[in-house]
Amino acid sequence: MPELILALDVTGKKKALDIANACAPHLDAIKVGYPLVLSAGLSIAGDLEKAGLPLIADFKVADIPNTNQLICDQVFTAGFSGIICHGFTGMDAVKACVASARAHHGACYVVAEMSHPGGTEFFSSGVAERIAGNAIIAGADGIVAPATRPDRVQVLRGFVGNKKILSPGIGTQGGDADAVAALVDGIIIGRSIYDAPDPVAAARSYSRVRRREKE
Ligand code: NUP
Repeated sequence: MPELILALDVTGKKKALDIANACAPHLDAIKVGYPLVLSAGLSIAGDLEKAGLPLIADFKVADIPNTNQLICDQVFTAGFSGIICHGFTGMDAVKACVASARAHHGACYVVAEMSHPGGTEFFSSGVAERIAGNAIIAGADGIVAPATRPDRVQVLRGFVGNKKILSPGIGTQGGDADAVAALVDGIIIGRSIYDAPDPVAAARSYSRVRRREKE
């Protein structure tokens, strides 16, 4: 049963909190990235506590192991329970993120292949498969794989077994929730919810997909 993860890429604390709190009953987690943290500060994690949902920091951490660990420690200390990092930096760099996640009882997800059109430029040709495999060897909790390419999600599933696949690209980017719901553990949706005339109704509209059992 895939979880619905709201990508809260709005700028400004009030707007973020209004949307998060209103949509919370229809969500399983909230993903926060640079747009919100750079506009509202890292303390937004504490501000979002009222929504009562796990918070995933999408910072696509991509540095040397020591810096990765320092970044992740800050993220988890701020109140996030998950971090998204890049995997092309190598096994040691991913392991540093995983170590920080473990130390804080949090989760670490590794981007295997990106959802936008340019996402195939460097991530394909076996690279995504290697990143996914490495992520699992490094002890990560799962990968991020593109809902815009369900066939690729299916291939990458073969490399991660029963670890989690979180999948962005639904709605505005052209991906179809129904096409990946049975393949993934979490669907990540941003603009189709927070830019909708009625974000609550938009979030609620995915409850059918949320309930669907993983095949
Ligand atoms: O490959 C990726 N594609 C992607 O869209 C990896 C991501 N982390 N994302 C993020 O998912 C992106 O940064 C945004 O926060 C969210 C998708 O948002 P939207 O296209 O549904 O608005």
